[in-house]
Amino acid sequence: MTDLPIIGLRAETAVIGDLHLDPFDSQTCGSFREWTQSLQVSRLIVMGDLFDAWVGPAHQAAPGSQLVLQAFRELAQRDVAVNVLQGNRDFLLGESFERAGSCRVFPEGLIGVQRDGRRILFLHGDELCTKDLPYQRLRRLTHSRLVQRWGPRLPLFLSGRIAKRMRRISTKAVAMKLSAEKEIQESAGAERLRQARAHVLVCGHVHRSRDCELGEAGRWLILDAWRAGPLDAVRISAQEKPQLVSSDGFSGAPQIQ
Ligand SMILES: [Mn+2]
Repeated sequence: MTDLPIIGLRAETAVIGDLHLDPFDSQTCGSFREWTQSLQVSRLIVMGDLFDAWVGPAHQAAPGSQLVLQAFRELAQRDVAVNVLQGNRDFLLGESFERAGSCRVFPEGLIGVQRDGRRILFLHGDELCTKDLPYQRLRRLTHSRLVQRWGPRLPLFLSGRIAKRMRRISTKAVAMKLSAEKEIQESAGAERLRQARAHVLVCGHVHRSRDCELGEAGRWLILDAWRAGPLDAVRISAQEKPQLVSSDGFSGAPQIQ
């Protein structure tokens, strides 16, 4: 396990995930852009699966993606840092997206350090389904240096096939009640917290919010998918513990606590 990148969380941060935007759907992507325009924070972290599928240039040129990139550039102009984790659907998001969106992409998650030194671990969540061995084998492939480097440069028919396979697996996972075997594993979460020397683990991926303790290891926050549940965001500020909130609460005037 390589060390994860570390970023400083000094002021207010908004965390969302699992937007599953269709790169060709200008309406939904435009509505996301409107949401970002009223965002009053200094950092936005997207927990992965920003897009429902992503195979590189063909998706980046699509009209919806262009709106998302524009939204991220506008945030950068307002000094809002944008950090995007790869999900299991958009695992080929990379350098070209970073350049076009003035943002940073994190393939394996990241560690945020609060002003008081406390560490928060951000993982998409699919890496914690450790008992689903066929999936983890596929994930090792999609996150391999070879696929990460050459995937976006592959002809569309090839990368499209990989994306389709990933989509099929995760659609099944969300649609069916997973067997305990295939679910996100608490023990894996606790282990990753210990490795990262963090006290809070934030995940997306499962689309059902959760705020619980991971035994002695710390606290575990899982977000609802964006706009698909009441707790589809996490607010992190310097003074308070991270909290599950509604993404609607970030717009306009600062919230009265
Ligand atoms: Mn996912």
